[in-house]
Amino acid sequence: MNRLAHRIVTCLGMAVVLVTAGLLSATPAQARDVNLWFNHQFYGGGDAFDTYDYSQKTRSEDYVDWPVSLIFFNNATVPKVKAPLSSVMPHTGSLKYAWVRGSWDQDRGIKQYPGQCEEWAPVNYHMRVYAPSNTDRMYNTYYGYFVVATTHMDYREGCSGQWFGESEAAEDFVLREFVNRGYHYWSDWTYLGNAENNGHLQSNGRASEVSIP
Ligand SMILES: [Ca+2]
Repeated sequence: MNRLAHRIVTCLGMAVVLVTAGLLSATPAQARDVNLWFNHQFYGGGDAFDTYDYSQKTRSEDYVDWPVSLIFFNNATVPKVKAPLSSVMPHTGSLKYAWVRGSWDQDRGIKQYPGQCEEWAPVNYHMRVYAPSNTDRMYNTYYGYFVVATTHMDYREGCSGQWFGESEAAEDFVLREFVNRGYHYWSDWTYLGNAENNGHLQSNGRASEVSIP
């Protein structure tokens, strides 16, 4: 699929998703005030996914962890997305969960540092990549084989004054790493409806896309 065709189908998808996704009313969540969309499905049908990951295997605002902020498509798999960043994000974090193609996947993700109070590196970007574990990829007519990823920053993790958030900055960090390696990309391209603007919880609700050949 060429770049123009991809842009056209993505725009179509933005309209169709209003029909295919279900919007839950935002309740005074335990931890997050989010508009939680279940089961986002791209134009053309195929495999669907929730637009956040969760801290446990429960699809609820109370257990929302981080917004999906990156879509890797074309011929993507979970290992093919992680491999290029193995030198810059060689560490792993805690297990989180995502609802993908009607089942749970789990991932520790990849991050820059162990997160055991590295005072010299307060900013520690972390990405988790999801697809059904039996295939490590999903499929859509226009995207081809795709996986989804959530991003955030672990700030001063393990030290005093730690906090977690800034999904948008983490998305940009990961995107730059792929751009620097020559991958084709579309910044903030796909609307997923998972914007947040609450203290350190920052997302513009638009996922960037990277083509994995
Ligand atoms: Ca974004």
